[in-house]
Order: sequence, then structure tokens, then C-alpha cells
Amino acid sequence: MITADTVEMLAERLDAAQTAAADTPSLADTHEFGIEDAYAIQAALLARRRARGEHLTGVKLGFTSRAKMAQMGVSDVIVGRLTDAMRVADGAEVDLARLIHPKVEPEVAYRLCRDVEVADPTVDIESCVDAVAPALEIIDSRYRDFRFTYEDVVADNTSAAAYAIGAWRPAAQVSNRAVRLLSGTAEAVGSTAATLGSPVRALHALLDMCRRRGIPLRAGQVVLAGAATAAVPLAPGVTSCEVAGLGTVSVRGV
Ligand code: OOG
Repeated sequence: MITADTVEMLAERLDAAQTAAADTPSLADTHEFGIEDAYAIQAALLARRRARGEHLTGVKLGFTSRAKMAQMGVSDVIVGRLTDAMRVADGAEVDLARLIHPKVEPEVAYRLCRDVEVADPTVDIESCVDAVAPALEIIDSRYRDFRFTYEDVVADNTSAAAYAIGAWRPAAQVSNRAVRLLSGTAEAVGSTAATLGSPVRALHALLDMCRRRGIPLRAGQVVLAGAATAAVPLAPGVTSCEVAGLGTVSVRGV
């Protein structure tokens, strides 16, 4: 356990790294802290963003791929929060100078059409979703060289930096759809099955996490279900994600 003052101090360090686009060493290099502390730092980080006028627009999952969980030696997904300052319109520019070492991941997004009573054990989260879309998530760990522990990455709001969502379609099964990510000369191909076997499982895992962490889910918010391929560096120029049957979303790095 770390003190409330240390939680604030570490949140300030991550916040300063993000706003200055300057990396910082792993918090675990100098502080011993657990997963509860890590979510407390994340909450303090989000409180800073909200104090600057940002609004919560949704949540994201990380470590939904078995490969990534194995790499980090954990068996749990991680959850981070999205704000309006992170939202990029489909096709719009992303200013690379405001980021440290951004990478991009192709994902599926869900839209919540009603508040989810996360504490209610009988709640049916699938019935709270009215639309799906292809999405791009830009991750930009505030840690030097993307080197971090499991607790570090949770504290750093799971590396969340920006996201773009394509045209919404009525909610549908999106299991095992082919996914193609292009960024500069890099290409990654995969399947929506990479996210816990199916993105809908990510939704259920999210509900479980939100229940355990007391994170509310509100009507109109979006859920990013997790990466369908390994992340690739975000290149200048056009980056696109195509999910078979769902369409394409793109951003332009400048
Ligand atoms: C952590 C975020 C990873 C995912 O989908 O697994 C993530 C990172 O690798 O920086 O969002």
C-alpha cells in the first residue's frame, strides 16, 4: 500500500508526462505498489483530466489477447477510461508531436444505449448495447521504451491516448471477423477472435471489472473491446482498420 499523497504524486508524474509528451521511468522502479493502488492512481489521473474540463466518453479493455496476458504473466484484463479529449473523428488528423511513441491497435467498439447497473448480478450487458463499429485505438505508454509492470500500465490508464470510431451499425455478432490494420508500410492482420475468443466475451469481462472496481457504465459511452492484432507504431500518413462486414475507420498522422 502507498499513501494517498503518494497516489497523487505518482498521478501528477504521469499526467505531466502525458501533457508534455515526455516519457517517465516505470513507477515500479522507485515505488512498491499493488493493483488496488494502481487503480487509485488511475482514478487520480482521470480526476486531473476532468478538472481540466474533459468528459468521460467510455472505457477500454487491455490484455484481452491471450498472448499479451501471457507476456505480462497475468490472467486478468485491465480497464482504462476514455475522454472526449482522446476522441478523433473518423478520417481526422492526429498530431504526432503531442504523443511520445504512439502505437495503434485495430479493435471493435460497442455503444451503450442505456446505463448499465454494474452492481446488479442479473444485468444483461449485451442488451445494453445498440451498435458496433470498427475502431482504432492509439496507445502511448507514458513509460520510457514502453517498459512497464502490470501495475504500472493500470496506473497509466492502460496507455490510452486516442481513439477513432467508424460508422456505427446495429448491434450484431462480430465473432471471428477478419481484421486488417495498415499504418504506413506496416500491416497487421488478425481476427476479432483474438479478444478473449470473441469481442462479446470482452464485454462480459468488462462488466466484471467494472463491478469489482466500482466503475460506472453510462448510456452513450463506448467500449473498446481490446486489440485484435499486435500493436504497430503509428506512422505519419493514413492509418486504417478494416473489420470484415463492419467497414473501415482511419486517422491521418501529421
Ligand atoms: C497496454 C495497453 C494494451 C490492449 O488492447 O491489450 C491494450 C500497452 O500495451 O501499452 O490496450
